[in-house]
Amino acid sequence: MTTYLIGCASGIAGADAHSGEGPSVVRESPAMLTLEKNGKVQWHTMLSPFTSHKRKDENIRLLCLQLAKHVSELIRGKKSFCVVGGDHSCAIGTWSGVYDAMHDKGDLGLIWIDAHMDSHTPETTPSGNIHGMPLACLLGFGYPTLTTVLHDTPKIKPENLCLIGVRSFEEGEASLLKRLNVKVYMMEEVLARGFGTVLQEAVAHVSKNTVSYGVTIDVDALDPQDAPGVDVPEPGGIRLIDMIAGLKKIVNDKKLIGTEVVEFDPSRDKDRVTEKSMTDIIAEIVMKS
Ligand SMILES: [Mn+2]
Repeated sequence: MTTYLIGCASGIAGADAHSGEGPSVVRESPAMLTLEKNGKVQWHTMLSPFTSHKRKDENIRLLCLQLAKHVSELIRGKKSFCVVGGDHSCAIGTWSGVYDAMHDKGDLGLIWIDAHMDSHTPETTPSGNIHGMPLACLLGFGYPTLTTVLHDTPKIKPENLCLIGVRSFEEGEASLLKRLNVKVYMMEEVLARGFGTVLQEAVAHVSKNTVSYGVTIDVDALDPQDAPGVDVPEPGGIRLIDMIAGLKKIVNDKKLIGTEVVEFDPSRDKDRVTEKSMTDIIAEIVMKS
């Protein structure tokens, strides 16, 4: 089975736009070229950022609209997809696209693997960077330009969402998730119980009341030893070997509709360690039967 890859080569919502170069570095990586040659992956498209608007959220909306349409089209064609970012604002497009294709069948679940909560609104963000806001947008909070991509409605219900690996956050975003009663597995709990165990529990949680679920992976969830090439590294993260072992157990789940891997910044990589982590993760995702 072939997995269709969509590159979202934009870093304009990040602290550093260099994450926009991640997808093309991944695409040219020897491990990816092998997967492509073996027919395990096929690049569906590589999207570039828009710059025509003065407002950043308007430009990000245009890109997310495009991405959402591609994702929806692949799902309607019964194809499996993996979005390769770019900064994490692409998640607004990816999961809005899944919503578009699936909402008449039922609700969507989402597992958000990340060192951060990405749940700021324009009112709570200290940095103003939109890559810190995509999860709030999917829940229906934030810039109206970004909460209404393809459909003017929240894309994910709080009870169908899980975060895994959080170890750095601000009060404003934490209180939003708390108020919504979202399940958050802090990194402390992941270390104590093991990533695989927590992931299995998260799958059960997001599958309970949904027709399907997705997984979005910010590589900054990994420990900086395995992923130094990110804009906002946070020590004490998930080790690559544990991430791969955990994913191995869920990639053949029929309810897993698609995946996303984001925030690789090649300009900060050391000895291509992060590039290898990205391609190892993607290889595991696409190695399904
Ligand atoms: Mn993120």
